Amino acid sequence: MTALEIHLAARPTGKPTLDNFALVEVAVPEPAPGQVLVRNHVMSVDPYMRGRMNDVKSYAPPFVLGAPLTGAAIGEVVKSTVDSLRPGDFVLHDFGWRDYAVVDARGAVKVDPDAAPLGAYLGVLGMTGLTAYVGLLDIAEFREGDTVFVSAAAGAVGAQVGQLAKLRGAKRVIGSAGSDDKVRYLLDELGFDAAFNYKSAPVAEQLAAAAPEGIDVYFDNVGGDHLEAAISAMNLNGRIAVCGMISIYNATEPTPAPRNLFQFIGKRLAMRGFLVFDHSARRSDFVREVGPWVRDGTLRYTETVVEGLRNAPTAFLDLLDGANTGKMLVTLV
Ligand code: NAP
Ligand code: FER
Repeated sequence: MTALEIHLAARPTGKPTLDNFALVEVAVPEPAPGQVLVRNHVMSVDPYMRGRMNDVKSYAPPFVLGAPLTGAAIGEVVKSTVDSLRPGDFVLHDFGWRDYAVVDARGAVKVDPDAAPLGAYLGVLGMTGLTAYVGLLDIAEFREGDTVFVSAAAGAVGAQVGQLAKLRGAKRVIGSAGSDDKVRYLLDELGFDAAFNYKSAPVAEQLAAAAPEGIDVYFDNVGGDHLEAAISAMNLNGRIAVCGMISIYNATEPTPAPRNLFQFIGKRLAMRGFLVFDHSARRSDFVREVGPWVRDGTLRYTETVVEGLRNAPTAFLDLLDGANTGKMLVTLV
């Protein structure tokens, strides 16, 4: 029996292309003692994967040239060498980008396919959901009555940040996104108080108009102009959670700093970066609070689903280009 994998064929310079990936046919692997064989059903493509395509040291080692990429996926156990996981169980693990994965039982987390759709464990109740929760509540120290600005607001993390802020009693929630359709989605479907298309006019102008009384929290997914505009719009004691800087992930030269950092002094601002992987202790609080809102539809979520492993590279490139609304997923079965 053979299976397909997506390998890193070449490291990109600047914007990645399909030539950076290769579709490779392999024999279905056998699980060693302590491992299970998983048939993947759905996998995640995430912006952080762009960083791992580079040969640079980071919190995680770079993807290996000529080897399959990795990333979160959910699949069905089809062969097991351990008692704790049996064929028919569904597990979350980090060996996406392939039809069949051999996974150490210790690296596989059982999920209940009847409690939520599989994709939810990768998005709204998974990594991106926890990122929104921790970033807003713990890193930005959101408080009731705050005005919150979030960028990439129609994406997986951003859409959840905005809604969580509203549900937790924000005074005003403002989002930016890259199309008029996404802006309408934020206003009409997700209940944002204001939203703008960052491609239609300078961010600083549009943010100032959307936040006449300033902002208290900026949840940064984008960096660049967005960050500079947010600093200028910040109120006294404002907080910035640095979650991502997608506007510079394809940069080949050092990018300019915000030119208004001086404002940190007089406004007593704080800015803090974080990695969701350091915050698994908050997962149970997150699921307890957000799970019921997801289940009863109070917190809405959208997924952009691409079918077929062979289309995973396109899904990833499209994610970087903003083709997704909500969480970008690839289904394999
Ligand atoms: P996402 O927002 O669902 O998708 C990425 C979005 O970024 C695209 O849909 C696109 O939307 C936007 N974008 C692309 N290029 C842009 C640019 N030059 N300027 C402004 N927006 C741009 O992805 P996600 O998974 O939810 O991740 C969102 C951010 O969180 C990313 O920066 C990611 O790296 C970060 N993140 C961090 C952690 C952590 O632990 N710190 C964990 C997860 C995610 P538009 O159409 O609006 O341009
Ligand atoms: C991300 C962007 C960057 C992310 C992690 C990083 C988990 C880490 C960067 C680094 O270690 O240099 O979206 O998500």
